[in-house]
Amino acid sequence: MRAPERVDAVIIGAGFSGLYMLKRLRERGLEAVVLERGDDVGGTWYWNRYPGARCDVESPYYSFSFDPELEQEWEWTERYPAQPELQAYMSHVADRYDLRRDIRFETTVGSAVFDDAAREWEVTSSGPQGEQVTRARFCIMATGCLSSSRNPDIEGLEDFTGEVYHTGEWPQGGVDFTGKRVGVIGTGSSGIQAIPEIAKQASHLTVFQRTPNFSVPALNGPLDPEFWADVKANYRDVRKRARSTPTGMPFPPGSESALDVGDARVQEVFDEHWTLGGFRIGACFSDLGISREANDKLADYIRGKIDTIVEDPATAEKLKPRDYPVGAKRICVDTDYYATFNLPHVDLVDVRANPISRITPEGVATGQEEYAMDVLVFATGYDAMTGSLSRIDIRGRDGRSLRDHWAAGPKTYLGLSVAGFPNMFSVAGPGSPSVLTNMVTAIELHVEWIDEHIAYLCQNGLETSEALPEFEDEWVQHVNDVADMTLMKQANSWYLGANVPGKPRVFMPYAGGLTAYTQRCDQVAEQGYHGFQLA
Ligand code: N01
Repeated sequence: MRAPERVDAVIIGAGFSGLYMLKRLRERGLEAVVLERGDDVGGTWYWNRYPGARCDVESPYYSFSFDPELEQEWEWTERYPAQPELQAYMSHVADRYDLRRDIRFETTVGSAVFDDAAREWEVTSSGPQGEQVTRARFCIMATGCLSSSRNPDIEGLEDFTGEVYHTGEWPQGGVDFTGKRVGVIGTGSSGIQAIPEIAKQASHLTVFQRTPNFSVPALNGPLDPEFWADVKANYRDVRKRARSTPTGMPFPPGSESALDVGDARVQEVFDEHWTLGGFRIGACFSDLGISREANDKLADYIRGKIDTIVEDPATAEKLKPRDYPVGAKRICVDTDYYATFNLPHVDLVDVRANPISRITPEGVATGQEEYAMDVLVFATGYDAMTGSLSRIDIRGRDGRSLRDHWAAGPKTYLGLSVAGFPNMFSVAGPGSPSVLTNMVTAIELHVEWIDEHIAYLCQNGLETSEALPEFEDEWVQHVNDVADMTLMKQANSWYLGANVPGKPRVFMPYAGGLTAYTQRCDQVAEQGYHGFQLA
């Protein structure tokens, strides 16, 4: 083992969070390093390079706001950024601010242990040069919410003789599906984006669907030059507006109630948003997220659209979600998803009605039939929000493990700090708005808050900071109470951990919106970091 490396801060992950955190701490005069599993920057967008991978937030808004020069020099080409463009953007950011020299690539963190006596974190990782210990006063988890991909536990997978891929760990050089029989398991955002692209190459595509999703058209295309010029001319205002809405986007949710305005107006607003494209339709009335009656109107509207697109009525019926409200699972944003099922070489298999019994050497077997495949694609999602943390052996005061502390579900104060884990901060952690908002806006707010908090500690001669247990409990309760006021718990979603067998069913993100959340974080800071034990 090499001699321990000693720095002020160790940051785990080189996605949007890790890059910006490194930049801020360096400017603060701290010595920081980033440990990154991949061989390049990008985080979630580094791993998710499956065909069709594209962000569902529009390009001009899904970018850093911290440097007006960066905003002006970068040119987005499409309305929604595709994975290669996001990768190029983050690469540009890493180069522009000379961040790479402090990023250790291909480095997997195995453990992070707080040394009580030295009041330091000891982070052990393995990388190209073997095992490395990094000791640091601050440990920042920039590990991402959707970074721990999971293949379902289906019997026989190891016997399959064809190729197997997961959308969240896609090979760098891509996959050629030409002339192949392909099976895709999973119809969440990833599957819904990949399926139309895979169908363009495959000789036959079988989609195994357990739960249909509500999907709306992206209406992607080249970025409108007039719109882009206007955003660039008014970027400060655009950013200010983005930080003042619940979603972190520069447009407010609808203010009318879908129950008050009459059917004609409801139809008009839904039509407007359907032709606008994107998931703004999910918040086009004020009560879609809180009233099942209002939400049913949107659900009926989308089911009606499926009927108009999908030619075979039996297939259309299978594609219609029936048992949960729109938005309780993240609304998918697609390009030609439903129309793909009109192609003669694409089949939809309902594995809720006929569950997959096993993977065979040749393909996938349900109780009723066997489907021969050359390639299997798992679009089966993630151990979201907690998985990327729980796969690291994290130990706080007195050797207490984070896995034990979170055995009944994640517990944090503001999604930023955990009681008993001093000087460990998470960016977009469970209990923060993160995945329910524009991630880049949420990440920037967190990075800036953590940076300012660290500055406060340094300026005031304070060695450690951690959440007080009673404030952590109160915040967990508040996160739950807020989720209870919405329809968000009415689906078996990854927000609730329902997709991972045995994971506690706890609503993880904060559904109170970015505005209320930011006010709370600011208030905590203004009150001398109320709820934190500072020593
Ligand atoms: O994962 P998911 P994802 N047998 O968990 C199915 C973000 N994202 O990677 O619903 C059969 O949503 C599972 O079925 P069910 C976005 O926030 C954003 O698609 O559990 N099926 C489901 O259909 C998104 O929400 C973008 O019944 C099985 C699917 O696999 C999040 O990432 C793009 C199964 C998993 O869906 C995750 O999306 C991509 C089994 N044993 C992702 N196990 C954009 O920005 C699981 N499934 C556009």
